[in-house]
Amino acid sequence: MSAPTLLLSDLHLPAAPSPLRETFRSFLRGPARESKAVYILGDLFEHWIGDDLGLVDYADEAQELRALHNGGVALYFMRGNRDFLVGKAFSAATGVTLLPDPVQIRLAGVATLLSHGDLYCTADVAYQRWRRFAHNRRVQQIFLRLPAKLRRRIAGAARGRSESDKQSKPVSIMDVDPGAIDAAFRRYDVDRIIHGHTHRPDLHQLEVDARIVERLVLADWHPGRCEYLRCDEDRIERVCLR
Ligand SMILES: [Mn+2]
Repeated sequence: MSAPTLLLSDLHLPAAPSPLRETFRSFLRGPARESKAVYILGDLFEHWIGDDLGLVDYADEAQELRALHNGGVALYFMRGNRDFLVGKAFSAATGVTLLPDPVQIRLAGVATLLSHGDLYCTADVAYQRWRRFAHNRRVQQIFLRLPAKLRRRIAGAARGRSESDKQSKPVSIMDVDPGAIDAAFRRYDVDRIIHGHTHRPDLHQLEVDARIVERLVLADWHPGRCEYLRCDEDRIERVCLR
């Protein structure tokens, strides 16, 4: 039996000391060490406004990731909507391979598409407009050259706005759009999609072109529940850390 592949997302680790950060580090020192590969599907960090600042705020996690990589575990990171500015310096410091969103892999014997998930929340038109702007390379280059203090201020203002927007949005548009999910199953010809972002951990079975396929939603972390997905050759299970 070969070592498992582990997946997790939406830890939303704060820059301040936190039990969540301790749990993540013990995950890296514990179960992750026994694995073949670890996929982090975005929003590992609550905010990331440049590798220069992030690698200072999250120096301990970066060090643990590096130790894991040096120990021979393959590490993959897909950017989320909170940490979409994770870049090459983070990758170089930790040994983590950055993945595009989405990406196809074979997992537990099944053709699988991995995504953070925000890409499929297409009913939220205002968010998708912001996403296109924020993912523009030029925009990112300009932002990352700003002084740290200004970057923190802009990020704080953007966060405040997104929180107040969330209050006024109907719950349904904060979830993935069924049409967008169907389209992804067809386009990538996969039998399973694994994503996070929505904070609605679940397993959905659906029919696409007379095929039964699966959409597995990863759990977000909070003090009462920290979990990861363990994928062996023939089975997938959710494992609780706390
Ligand atoms: Mn997210």
